[in-house]
Amino acid sequence: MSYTLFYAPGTASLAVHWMLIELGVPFEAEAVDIKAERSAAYLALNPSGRVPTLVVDGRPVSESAALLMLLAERHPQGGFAPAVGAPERAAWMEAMVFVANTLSPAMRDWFYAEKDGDPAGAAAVQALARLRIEGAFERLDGMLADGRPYLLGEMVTTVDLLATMLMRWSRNMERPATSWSRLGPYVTRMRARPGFVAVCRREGLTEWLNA
Ligand SMILES: N[C@@H](CCC(=O)N[C@@H](CS)C(=O)NCC(=O)O)C(=O)O
Repeated sequence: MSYTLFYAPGTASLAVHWMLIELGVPFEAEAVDIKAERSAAYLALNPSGRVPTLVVDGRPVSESAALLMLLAERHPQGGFAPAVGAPERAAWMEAMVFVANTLSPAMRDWFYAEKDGDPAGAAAVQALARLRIEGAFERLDGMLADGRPYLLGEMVTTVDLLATMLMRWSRNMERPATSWSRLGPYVTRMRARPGFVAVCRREGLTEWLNA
């Protein structure tokens, strides 16, 4: 199995980078400057020009949520997803799709309202994005209401890696994820993972670490 991750520090590639580290599988990492024009070679791998792209055994695959699910399937010993047919599998699918379908696009709208759409309408796009982000944090906080340590229970899954990456992006927002009563301690638990510390070190990220 071979993996080459095209990433930019702190972006949507972080969860994939983190999972590769947690799995302990060999991989190459190539930084992409997302502020610069993308090379023709990169656009051939990912025509959207976005990160992440993971080249899996020579084939490029994009979309962070899909990549996490793919890695969970290819490395079941990592335990990042309930097995096919396990009763917990439905909740895992539901949560992955919820985070990828609701929180992630709202984050894109928040950060890229001016670039992706008409700059004149950016404030309205951001206002709706903020409602959606905070609504998603409310729902994720509610998932922890029974005292479970991680979003799906006792086991850390791809949902936790994806959600934590997205929560990190809220650190400078008016209501960061850490201001929710259960998400705050949850984030502290996720940030304590050696894999999180390692990915931050490799990407040169110094903000949003446990003290
Ligand atoms: N849904 C995609 C979103 C990818 C995405 O928007 N990546 C951003 C970084 S967080 C990017 O590449 N931005 C550069 C650009 O849009 O030009 C995923 O989760 O992989």
